Amino acid sequence: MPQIEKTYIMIKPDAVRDRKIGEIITRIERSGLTIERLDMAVLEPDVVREHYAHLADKPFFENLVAFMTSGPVVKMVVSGLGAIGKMRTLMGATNPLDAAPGTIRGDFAVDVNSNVIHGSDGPDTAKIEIERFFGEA
Ligand code: DAT
Ligand code: MG
Repeated sequence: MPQIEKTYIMIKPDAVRDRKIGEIITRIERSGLTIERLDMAVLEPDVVREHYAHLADKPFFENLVAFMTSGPVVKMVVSGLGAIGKMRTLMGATNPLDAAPGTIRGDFAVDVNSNVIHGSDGPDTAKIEIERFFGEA
């Protein structure tokens, strides 16, 4: 049975630069999910390294850190029934080349190096990421 969940969402620097914040938030709200918390920040490299620690051995890791610190991001806590999976569906595949039309990445991203949006991939990472980027609830 679907549960009320919270997920950590981040609009990445490319989408902020391209003035897509409004269109992305519109899609999230239109889907019935609720924006519970919202803030903008330029991330420190260390918090990005921690956030993407599962990719630390990849050749693109330092490019990813540079991209994610290249300008402000929009940090959000999004809640609702099945919010974690629902956001992953709205976002589309990691690589925009594989992301279906109608998804956020399918419509707004062209390249895996700058793919517009982050969303937690499960309940455990959601809790850790909300604490990482917003501190204790
Ligand atoms: P997701 O963001 O869909 O959860 P992930 O956690 O595997 O995917 O990767 C995190 C980010 O790292 C991803 O949004 C973009 C970047 N990334 C992943 N695979 C990549 C690749 N092959 N080349 C360049 N960047 C990549
Ligand atoms: Mg991920």
